Amino acid sequence: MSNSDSLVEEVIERNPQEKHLSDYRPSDYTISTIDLEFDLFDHQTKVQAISQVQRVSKEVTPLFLFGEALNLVSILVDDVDYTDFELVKDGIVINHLPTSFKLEINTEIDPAKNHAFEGLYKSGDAFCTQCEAEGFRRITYYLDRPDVLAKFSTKVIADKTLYPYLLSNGNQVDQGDLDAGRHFVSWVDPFPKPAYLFALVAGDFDLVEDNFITKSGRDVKLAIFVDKGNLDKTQHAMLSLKKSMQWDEERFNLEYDLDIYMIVAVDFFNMGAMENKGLNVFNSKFVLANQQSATDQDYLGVEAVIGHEYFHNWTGNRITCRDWFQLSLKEGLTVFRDQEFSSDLGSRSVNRIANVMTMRDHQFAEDAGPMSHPIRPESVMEMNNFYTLTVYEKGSEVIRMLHTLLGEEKFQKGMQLYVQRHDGQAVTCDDFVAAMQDASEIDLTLFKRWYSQSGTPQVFVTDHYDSVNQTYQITFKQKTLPTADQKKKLPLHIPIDIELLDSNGNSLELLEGKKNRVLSLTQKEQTFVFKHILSKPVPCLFRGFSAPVKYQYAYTDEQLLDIMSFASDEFSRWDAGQTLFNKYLVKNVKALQSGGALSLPEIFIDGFKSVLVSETLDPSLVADMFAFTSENGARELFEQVDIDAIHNARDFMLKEIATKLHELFVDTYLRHNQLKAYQPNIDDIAKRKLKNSALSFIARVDKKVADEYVLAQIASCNNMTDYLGALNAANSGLLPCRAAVMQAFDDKWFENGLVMDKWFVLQASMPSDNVLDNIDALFNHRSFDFNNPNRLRSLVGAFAQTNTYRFHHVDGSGYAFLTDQLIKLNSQNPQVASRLITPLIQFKNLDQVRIKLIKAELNRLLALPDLAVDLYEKVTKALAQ
Ligand code: B3K
Ligand code: ZN
Repeated sequence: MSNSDSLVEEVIERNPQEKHLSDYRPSDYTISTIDLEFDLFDHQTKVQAISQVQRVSKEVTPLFLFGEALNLVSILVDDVDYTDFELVKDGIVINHLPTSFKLEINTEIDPAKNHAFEGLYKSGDAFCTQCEAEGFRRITYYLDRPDVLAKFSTKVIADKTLYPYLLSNGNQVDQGDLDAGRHFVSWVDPFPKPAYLFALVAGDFDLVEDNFITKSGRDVKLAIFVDKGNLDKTQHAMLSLKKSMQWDEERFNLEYDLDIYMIVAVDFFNMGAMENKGLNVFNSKFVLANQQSATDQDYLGVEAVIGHEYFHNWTGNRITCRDWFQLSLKEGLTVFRDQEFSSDLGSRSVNRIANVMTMRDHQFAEDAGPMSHPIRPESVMEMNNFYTLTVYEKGSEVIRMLHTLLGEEKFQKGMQLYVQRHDGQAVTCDDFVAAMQDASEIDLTLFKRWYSQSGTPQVFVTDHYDSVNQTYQITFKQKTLPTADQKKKLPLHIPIDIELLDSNGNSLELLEGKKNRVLSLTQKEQTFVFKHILSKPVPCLFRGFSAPVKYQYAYTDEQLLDIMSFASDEFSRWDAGQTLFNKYLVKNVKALQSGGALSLPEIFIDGFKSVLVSETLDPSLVADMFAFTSENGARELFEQVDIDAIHNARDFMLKEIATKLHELFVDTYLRHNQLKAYQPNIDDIAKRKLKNSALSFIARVDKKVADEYVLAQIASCNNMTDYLGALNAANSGLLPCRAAVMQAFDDKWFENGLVMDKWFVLQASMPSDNVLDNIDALFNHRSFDFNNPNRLRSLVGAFAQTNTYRFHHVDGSGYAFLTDQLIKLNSQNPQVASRLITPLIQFKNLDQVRIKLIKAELNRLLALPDLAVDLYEKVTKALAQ
C-alpha cells in the first residue's frame, strides 16, 4: 500500500460516511407550526423557536433534532424547563417526550462570524439567510429535512436605524417600536413549508415597488430591495419578474399565491439566488443591471434567474422534495421551465445552443469524472456537493425528453395532474413521472432509468440505402461506459428527433406532412426503415439535441455542409458546424502528435464563409456558428487528452479561419457597428454579439486594425456589452492597447465589484505565460475581496475553468495555485471551495505527468487536519479513480 492509500484510509475513518437514498424513512415526528423570534445582534443573535410537535410513529422514540454551530440556552416542553436531553455531534436528542407537545428552544448564534454564508449571516451591513439545503440547523435545533412541512411565523427585532427593513416569508402582520432604538416586524406564511425555504433579511435598502394583477384578479405587491444607490439598476429585474409571472400563467396555468413577492439583492452569496417562499434572496449579480454596468448576457442572466426562482414557487415550494436525493424533482423541472421561458421570450435556437454548450463543455465531464451520479443520486456525503450540472442541466434534459415524447399538450396535462395530486406535499421523482404517465397514457417504465443511471450514453449510427427497393435503413447502437459510481449500464429510452435531406437539400416528408420524426431507441441496438425514399438521404440526427448523448455517424464534409445550409432546425445547422470543426480538430491533434502538417481544407473555409455572408441567418446564430468547441469541450473528443496539442491545433484552426475570412470579418464588424440608442432586445443583442465576435477574429490576425477598432469602440460605445467586447478582443488578442484599456476600465469601475468581476475574468483568462503572476498580484487589487464568492469565482474560478491551457501547464503551477486557494478557503467557505475544485478532479484522461502532479495536490488537501466534508468527498473520490 502506498503512502497516499493509507492516508485515504485514515481520513475515511475520521470523516462522515455517505447517506443512501435506500435508507429513507419518514420522520417519527411532525411539526405543524413554528413561531420564531429573532433578536438580531452581530455576534449574539437570540433565536427563540416554539414548535407544536406530534409523534407519528407508533413506537415511542426520542426526538432527534439537527443542529450545528449553535449555543443552546434553554429547552422548555409545554412551558416547563426540560433537561432530559443530550447534545450529540450533529444535533440534540430529547428523551421521554409526550405524544404531542409544545417545544420551546432558545439558542444563540454568531452571524458576523459566519463566513460559510449558510444559515444566518451578514452580507455587508445586512443580515440574511441561506437555508437550502441544510442551513436551518445553524439557526435552531430542528427537524431540518424537506419532508417536514410546518406553518412558520417570524418576529424579527433589530436596531431601527441600522435595519429599517425587517423581512421574512409570507405576509406582514404586525410591526412596532421597542425600547433602546429597536423595532420589530412580524410575518406569517400561510403555506406549510420545509425549513430550507425559510428566510430572514434585515437591513437598510433602496426599495423599488410595483404590482401584478394575477389572472384571477388578485393584486400582488412586488418589491425589490437593493443596496443604497442602486435604484437605477432595478428596472430590468422588475420587468423580468412581471414577465415571469405572466408567462407561468399563460404557458403552465400557474398563478402566484401570496399578497407580496419580495426579492433582496445581496453581495455575499454562494450561488445565484434562492427561492425562499415569498422572499427570494439573490446574488446582486442577478438583479442589478443597467446599460452602463451590465452586458447583454447579464440582462439575459437576470431574466433567466428571476424566472427560475419565481417558477420554483410551484415546482419546489408548493410541491417540494421528499428527501434531498429527489433534488432534480424541483431543479431539473425548474431549469426546464426557465429555459422554456427564455426560449419563448427570445430565440429558441440560440438558447438551445447555449444550453447544449454547457452540457458538452461541463456536464459530460462531470458524468465521466469521479463525482459521476445519476440525476437522482443514490448516495451523498455532503448535500451541497449535489447542486450539480447533472441534477440541474441533465435533469432539465430529462424533462425535455419527456416533453419531446409526450408533446406540449400531454406534457401540460401531466403537469396539471402533478399539481392537482401533490400540491402541499413533499414527493419523489417517481411521483412526477407517474403523473406524466397517467395523464399521457404513455408507458414511461423504461424511460425512468434516466433517473437512476449515470454517465453519458454514446449512440453509434450506421445506415444503408437500398436503391432497388427505395428503402433507407438506419441503425442505432447505444452504449454507456461504466462510471465511477456505477459499473453496470443498461439501455435507455432515447428519443431521436430525425430529419432526412435529399440531394437538393429538401427535407423528406416523414410523418403526415412533417419534416421530422421522433424515433424511440429503447434497445441496445435497433434498426428503423424508411420507405419510398428516392435517393440516399443525409440524416440530420438528434435535432434540437433531443437526448443528452454523444453520437457518431461517419459524415462526409459535404454532408455536414449540406446540414449547415439546409437543415430546417437551426440547432442542427449549428451542430453540423461543430461536428465539422471537431473532425478537423481531431485530425490536427493527430498531425501534431505524429509530426504531420496542420491543415484546414478550402471546403471548410467556404462552408463557414457562406455562414458569414448569409443575409437570412440570425446574426446571433452566425456568432454561435463561430463559437467553436472550447478547449474544455474538446477533451470529450479524445480518450487520451493531450492538452498542448488540443490548444495548438485549435489555435491554428482559429487563426486559419480568421486569416482566410479576414476581409469578411472586417465587413461584418463594420456592418453591425452602427451606433444607436442601446436596447437589450433580441435583435440588437444579436448584432452586438456578432460584431464583437468578428472583432475577436480580426484581433487574431491584424493587431493594428484591431487596435484601432478597439480604441474607437471604447471611445464611442454607450453600453457595457460593447465596452467589454472591445476589452475582450484586446485581452484575448494581446493587442498593443491591452494594458492601457484594462487600466482605464479599472480606473473607471474599481468601486463597483460586480463590474470589476468582468475585468477579473479577463485577467484570469489572459492567454499569456505570466497569467499566474498577474493573478497573484491581483489578490491585492483595491477591488478584490477574498471573502466575496463573486470575486473568487471571477479570478480563481475563471482561471481554472476557462484558461485550460495555462491551468494545466505541465510545470504544475496552475494546480498548486488552485490548491493554495482551496486551503485558504477550506475552513472559511467550504461550499465555494468545493465548487472551485472541479477542474482539479476531472483528470482521468490526462497524461501521467499531469495526473501525478494533480494527485500530489489532492493529497496536500487530504492531509489538512480540518478538511471540510465538502472537499473531502470530492478529493477522496478523485484519488480513488
Ligand atoms: N435552490 C437554490 C440552490 C440552493 C443551493 C444550496 N447549496 C437555487 C436554485 O436552484 O434556484
Ligand atoms: Zn433552482
